[in-house]
Amino acid sequence: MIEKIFSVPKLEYMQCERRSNLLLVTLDRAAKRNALDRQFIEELFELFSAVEGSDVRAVVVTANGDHFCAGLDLVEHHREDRSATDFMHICRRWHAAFERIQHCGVPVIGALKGAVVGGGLELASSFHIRVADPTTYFALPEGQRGIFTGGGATVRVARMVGEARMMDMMLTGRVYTGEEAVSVGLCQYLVPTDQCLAKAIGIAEKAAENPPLSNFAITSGIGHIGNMPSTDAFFAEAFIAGITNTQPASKERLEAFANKSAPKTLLVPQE
Ligand code: 1HE
Repeated sequence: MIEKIFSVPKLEYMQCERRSNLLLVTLDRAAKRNALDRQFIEELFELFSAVEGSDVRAVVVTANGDHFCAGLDLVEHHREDRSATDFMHICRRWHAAFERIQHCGVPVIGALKGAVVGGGLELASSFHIRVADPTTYFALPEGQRGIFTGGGATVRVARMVGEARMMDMMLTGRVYTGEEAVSVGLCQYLVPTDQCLAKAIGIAEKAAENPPLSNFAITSGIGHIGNMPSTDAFFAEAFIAGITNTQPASKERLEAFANKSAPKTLLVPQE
């Protein structure tokens, strides 16, 4: 399956590196602050389509340059003088690409820095865990640019921070950084600048130790179940648990627990 990852057509805007069962993806359009143009979105779609069903067990996404992602390529958007229909179809591609990321079946961990703004936050919100450093700042400058989110923020960011907070971000350009960003749910970890990537890799390595089916259930199931009315959600949860909690890997681990041979350190306090 490793070939599947590398059969992705050559990517211009991302570098990919296999590190054992992890895939390290580096956004590589630093000269444009990793702004997302049409091609970038197509490359994200291709790459994460290839991850699903491969032997990659977790993905870490980081970026070259000082900024994780400055969002929609505003210059391309302006230059193309797009019609409403054009942009609607562009948004559909963004949605498709970020759905591929969210539902690629394995944990995707972001190592963030600098600007994570507009569409950059939409991209980061499709990851399962976000690690920030003191340079990282989150914002939705759409209101000030006279535009609106189009890459899924109304769903993912609203879920992360709540509707009122998202509206405040969009109406006023409010920026979140540091511990405040952690406390409102924009990121889960805040680490010193030089430790962000290492922390994200550490999280990915840890998560990759879980049985793949459990990680698939966690990374896709929770999001899907969140879209359902509670009666359907309970049904789906029972169904997923029925399959996941009786898989061979689960039986082995539970047998180890029953035999008292399982490691005691499964539940680790946050460093
Ligand atoms: C860009 C973009 C971009 C930089 N599209 N080219 N996003 C924003 O509103 C954020 C726009 N960007 C910025 O505010 C700043 O670039 C940063 C604060 C992120 C970084 O500042 P700085 O001083 O390091 O860089 P810079 O000088 O502003 O930009 C360097 C180059 O990157 C420059 O190109 P150059 O050819 O003149 O060198 C910029 O034009 C280019 N660049 N950001 C295109 N975003 C699906 S809807 C989603 C809606 C949104 O995403 S709204 C948020 C848009």
